[in-house]
Amino acid sequence: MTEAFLALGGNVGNSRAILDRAVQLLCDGKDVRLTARSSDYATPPWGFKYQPPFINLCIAVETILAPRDLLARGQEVELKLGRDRAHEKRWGPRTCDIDIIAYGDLTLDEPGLILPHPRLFERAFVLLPLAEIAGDRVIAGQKLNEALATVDRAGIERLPPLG
Ligand code: A4P
Ligand code: MG
Repeated sequence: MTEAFLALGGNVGNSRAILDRAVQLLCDGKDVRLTARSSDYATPPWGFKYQPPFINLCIAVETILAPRDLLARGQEVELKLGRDRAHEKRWGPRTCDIDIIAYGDLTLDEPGLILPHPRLFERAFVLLPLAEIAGDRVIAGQKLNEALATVDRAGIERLPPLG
């Protein structure tokens, strides 16, 4: 079993419901077991500004899947929830995006899979939910709570649980 962290985000459709479903589909309790889940956050769009705000959250899992298989599982779930990569622009609107942030302490830089996620430390929309569930964890030599102090969290709102 390896501990992995995943970041989920979306801004098309009922994002809170879609991401909740994504967590259920990802974590079957067998190959992938959910061990922690952050709150949902409403976050201003990063990268490409002219689009609706996103909902973001992070999860911690224990998994027997190899990194590529975990990536494939995430992409299957994205597809099932209506993601349409062919018609997307980079950093543009999407129903459900699933990134692997870290897979144990593995460092990997291959076509199609880079670990830890290369833009982690630029993104308050990932660091904030991730620090909520694993603030003392060190990724790529940086403690998440300390990394969080270096990014701009303006406009990010932690949402209460859905009724
Ligand atoms: N890939 C490589 N490494 C990884 C990894 N560790 N995890 C490859 C997941 N995928 C990885 O993915 C492009 C390719 O990255 C995949 O085929 C996979 O093989 P993508 O999801 O189409 O990514 P992208 O949109 O081109 O780029 P990137 O940097 O992953 O951006 P995001 O995060 O997907 O961008 N603003 C807010 N507030 N919240 C958001 O969630 N999301 C985006 C989308 C833009 N702005 C946002 C948000
Ligand atoms: Mg992505």
